[in-house]
Amino acid sequence: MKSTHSIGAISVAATLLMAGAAQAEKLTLYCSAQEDWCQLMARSFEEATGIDVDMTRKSSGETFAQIRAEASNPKGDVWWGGTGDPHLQAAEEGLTAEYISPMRGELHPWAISQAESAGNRTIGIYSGALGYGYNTDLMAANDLPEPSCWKDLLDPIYKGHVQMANPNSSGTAYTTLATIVQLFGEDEGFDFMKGLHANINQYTKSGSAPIKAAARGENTIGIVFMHDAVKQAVAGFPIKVVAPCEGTGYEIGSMSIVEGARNMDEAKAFYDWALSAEAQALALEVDAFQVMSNMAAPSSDLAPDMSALTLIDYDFAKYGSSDERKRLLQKWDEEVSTLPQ
Ligand code: S7P
Repeated sequence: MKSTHSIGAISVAATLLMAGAAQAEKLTLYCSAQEDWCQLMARSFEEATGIDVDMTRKSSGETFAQIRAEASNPKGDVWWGGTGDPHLQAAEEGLTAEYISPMRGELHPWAISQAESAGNRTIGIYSGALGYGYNTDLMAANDLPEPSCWKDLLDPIYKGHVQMANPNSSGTAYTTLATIVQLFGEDEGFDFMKGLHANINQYTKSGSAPIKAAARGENTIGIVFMHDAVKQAVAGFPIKVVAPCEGTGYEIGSMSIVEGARNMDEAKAFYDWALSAEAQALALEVDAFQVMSNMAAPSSDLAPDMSALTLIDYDFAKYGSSDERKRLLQKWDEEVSTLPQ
C-alpha cells in the first residue's frame, strides 16, 4: 500500500514538474459528483499543488451540454465525476482530449476499459449500482407495502410517492432509462417508464435530489444510485436501500480533460492526482460509497457490495454513444414526459 502511494505521489509530482505547473495559476473544474465531494476534491488539490481551482458543480447531462456549447471557446479544463455515458458521448464527439496518465497501472481493469473504449478521452474513477431507496416512516404512515423490485414501483398504490430525476439533465436518470431498456427490452422498457410516470411526483434536475427529499420526509421513494441512498441512511435518516429483484444497471463514473483546455498542464496534473489512492480516499470523508478505481483506495463496509448484486451486462458502448443517447432521450421526451399524470 505504502509503495503504491509513493509511486502515485512521484508520478503526480513528475507530471507537475514536467508541466511546469508549480508556477501555474489555475484550473477550471467542472464537477458532476455530489457538491460536498466536489468541494473537497477542489480544496485538496489546491492544498496539494498550490494551483487555484475554480469549481462548478452541475449534473452530468448539464455539464455535457455546457462543454458542447463551449466547444468553440472552451472554458473548462477537467470534467470530474458524473456517470460515464455522457463522458463517452463527449469523447465520441471530440469534445474531450486524449490523455494516458502514468497512474493507469494502479487502476482496476474496468476503469481502463472505459478509457480504451473511448480512445483514451475519458477514464473510470468510480463505479456504483443503481437502485432505489425509501423513507420507512412515510411508508408506514401511508400504509404502503415495502417494494423490492422495479416492477413493484408501477403499482398505482405508489401514485405521487415516487421521484426520479430528468434523464436529460441527470446521469443517474439516464442510467435508469438505459437500465430499464436493457433489463426489459425497448418496448416493455418504455411501457415501464410510462407506467412509472403515472406514479412520479416530480422529475428533479439532479440525480440524488429524490433521495435527499425522501430523507427530509418530502418524498417517499427515490430512484437513485444505491450509494447515494446509503449516504442518507448513514446520516441517520430513515432510509432503506433496495437492490431491485430483477437485477440492475450500474455506472462507471468518469473523468475527462476538455479538448482545447486553456490550462492543459494543470488539467493533466489534476487528472493524475485524482487517480491516486490518496485523492480517491477522500471519498470516504464525505460518505461517498462508490467503489473507487484505484486498486489501493480504501473502501467502506457500509458501501453496497457490488459482487452480491445481480448486475446487468450494461452496454456502455451502445448507451454511451451519441446516437443512442440522443435517440433514447428524445423518445423519453416525446413518449413519456408528455403523458398526463
Ligand atoms: O456522487 C454521487 C453520484 O450519484 O453523482 C453522480 C451523478 O451523475 C450526479 O448527479 P446527476 O445524476 O444529477 O448527473 C454519479 O456519477 C455519482 O455516483
